[in-house]
Amino acid sequence: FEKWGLFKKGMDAKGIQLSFASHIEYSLSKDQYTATMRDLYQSLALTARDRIIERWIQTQQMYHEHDVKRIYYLSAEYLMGRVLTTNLINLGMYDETKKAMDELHVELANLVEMEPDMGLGNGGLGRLAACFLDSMATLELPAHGYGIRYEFGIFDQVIKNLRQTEHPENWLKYTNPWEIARPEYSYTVRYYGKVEEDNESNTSIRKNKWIDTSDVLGIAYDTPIAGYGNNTVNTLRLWAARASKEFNLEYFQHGDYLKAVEEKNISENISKVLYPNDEIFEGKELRLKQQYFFVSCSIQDIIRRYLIQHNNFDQFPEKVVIQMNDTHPSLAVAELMRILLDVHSLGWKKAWDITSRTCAYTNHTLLSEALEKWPVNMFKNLLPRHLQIIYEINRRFLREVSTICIGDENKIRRMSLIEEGNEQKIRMAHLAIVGSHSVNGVAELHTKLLRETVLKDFDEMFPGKFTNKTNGITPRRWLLAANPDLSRLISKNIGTDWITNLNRLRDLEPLSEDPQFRKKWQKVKQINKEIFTSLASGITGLLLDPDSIFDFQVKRIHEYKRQLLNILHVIYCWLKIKKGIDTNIHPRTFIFGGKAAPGYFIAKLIIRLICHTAKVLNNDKSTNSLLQVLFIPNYRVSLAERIFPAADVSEQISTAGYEASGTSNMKFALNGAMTIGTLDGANIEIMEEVGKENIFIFGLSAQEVVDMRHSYDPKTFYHNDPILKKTIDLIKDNFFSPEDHDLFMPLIDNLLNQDPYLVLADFESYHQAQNQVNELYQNQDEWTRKAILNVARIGKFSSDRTISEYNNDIWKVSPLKIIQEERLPR
Ligand code: DL6
Repeated sequence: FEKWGLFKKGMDAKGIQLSFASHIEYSLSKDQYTATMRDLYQSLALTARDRIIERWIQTQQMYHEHDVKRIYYLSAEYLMGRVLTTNLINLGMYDETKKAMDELHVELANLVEMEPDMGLGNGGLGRLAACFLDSMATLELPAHGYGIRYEFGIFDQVIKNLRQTEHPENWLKYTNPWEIARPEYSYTVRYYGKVEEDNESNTSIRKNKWIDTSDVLGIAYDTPIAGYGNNTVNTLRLWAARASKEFNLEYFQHGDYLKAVEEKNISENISKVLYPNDEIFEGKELRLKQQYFFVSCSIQDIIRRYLIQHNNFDQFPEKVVIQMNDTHPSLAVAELMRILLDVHSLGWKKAWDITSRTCAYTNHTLLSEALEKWPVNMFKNLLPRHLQIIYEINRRFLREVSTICIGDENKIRRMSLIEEGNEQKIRMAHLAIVGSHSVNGVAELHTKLLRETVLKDFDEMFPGKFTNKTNGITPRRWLLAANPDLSRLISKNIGTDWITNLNRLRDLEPLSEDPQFRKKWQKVKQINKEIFTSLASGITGLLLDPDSIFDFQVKRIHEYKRQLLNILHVIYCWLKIKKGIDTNIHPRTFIFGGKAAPGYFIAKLIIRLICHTAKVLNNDKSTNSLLQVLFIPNYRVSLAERIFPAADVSEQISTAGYEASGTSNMKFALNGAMTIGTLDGANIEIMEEVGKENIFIFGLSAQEVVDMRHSYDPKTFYHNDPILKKTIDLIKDNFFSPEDHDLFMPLIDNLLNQDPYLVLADFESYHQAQNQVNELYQNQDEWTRKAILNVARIGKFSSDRTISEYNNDIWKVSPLKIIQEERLPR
């Protein structure tokens, strides 16, 4: 302990080599003959981890000593991807590590490839949480992420016979070098049972006893989150479920061994798998168990930490802020109330004041099918005490509502936490709103629509509670790490301040006029396209033309995101080329990527349509030098890191009013792709930043979408454009699926009879915008000038800005600089 508090591990190549060799020998028990590439990766990860740990301990000690206010970010999803490269970069040891490995004749890039993606999320929401962790640490904010340590994160997508198949991804198959198990922080989580009234209690709601429960243990696994260019290391604490009893001894003693371990398996299933549904609520009991599991462990842990330095709850909201990432953790409101009432014997009023001043809620979607509403009966069975508490919250809340809008029964029904009907349900968003002091949307339009439509009643009742916090992305991962050549070019010309102050990219603006700079910019893009070409051919066998326009739509497959509009348009262009109508076409490669929820039939059918179309078009020798289509399988964070740098065009074409924000739109623009997009989500703010003339906007606005619905007949569009009609007829007449008759009929029926996402209404306008893309690309100087301006003006979309806004408006936490300090152990 002599030098406790000082960072002892060398950050130079020599020190790195020493640790690396030592881990191969002492941590993995391998030598130069037996060490595999995976062992080398593990040793390097442990080498980096040692250096992180020194700073981690220091950070946590200083947080304790300063009794700081802490941000607790509760999220059911964290889509972290790989972390080796970003950890090396954030610690400032990437270059020395590269040198160290080069000297040992080890290719660093190959080690990076050994790391499995930490895919504990579905899409935008989980990736946002990961970007936020990076920004909180970089901004030196005392923050803790809490979530679930799923054994199986998002499934691996394999395209087989032109369709999606799902395969479990066991990311923990080999030990995870980044995490540290903390069995000493384990909590009991209770389910089922019954509630016994405590008659001695005289609070307005009795302090009740929840008894005869089935219990599960939550064990903490900690992953360090290192900030960029500082010594801050925050914690992502993920909970794994363990049985509270290894065996049911009764069964065991009667010789039924399997039955004896059955209960153990049931308990441990809780953290087994991430539900792969993106924005579709599936009311499964196991999912509710998962939500309560991580919420309960987290709240118990937060209270334990608070009580180390406080002996009452008076200061709780001054020391703790709980940010709920969507409604998945909204049980936090009821759980915090339960513990304050039943365990710490606070009165209702005091407990409610503490809870609502501590909690804050972020909404991520307007889609009604995503809203979480749990059947009251399921709650009554699984969480009987929480149901009582929610009823009491509702009783008091509705009393307040009825004093404001006397006699407006409809309003009371609309605002209630309980939805009436055949089956009573608990509206989790209402619980989150009522139990929070802040509610936010994730882009200007999204927040406006929330306030004007689905949450209008609440906005009227709680003026000032609803604010906007436009999403952002971390520039460390999405430019510095993902696109090293572009980063170097930028830094060489304007310095490196942009890494932590993305608005500094504005300094690139004058360079957009410099032909020399534009040439260098084009060269970087070309190299990135070539890298992607070789990756894609390795994965799919298809050889792409890196001189063609690389046009990407990568995101979860969802009807509202309108991959269907894109593929219909591809076929439309192909027909035009074949008919000799369009002659001035620059070669283009349309690349799709994204997973469909396994039970989402239409989304999976859209993938099939893309793959079937690709097969026909790519084999058409008369057109395939001009047009190719690729569905790149298994879109995930590590693949995304190769895609954004290689993109010329970014497709952001959701029906206006449906995409809450989008974040891939920001990543593409940050890497110099031009956006073709609707007036939806953050596209609008991107347009405001980069300028209307530097983005291709098309289609109906959110208001026009609403207005059009009343009288919409998709068939008019079908009949009015003969090539569009031909496009749809080809699909209908099995041209792309000769061996599988009527395969795509569900898509066509839906399109011609309902077209709920107004694909046909926006088609013409989309085509016009695509023509402009085609034309502009042929003027490479002008294209590059605009691409540079996109990068120069994208600074607003750094997650550092988003997090600063959360902190200034909601969290109000003071940053703390972590310094090296020799100290004695406590
Ligand atoms: O806020 C992050 C991300 C947005 O960028 C997307 O536009 C939005 O669709 C997504 N929402 C969800 C909702 N999940 N649930 N519930 O993933 O959030």
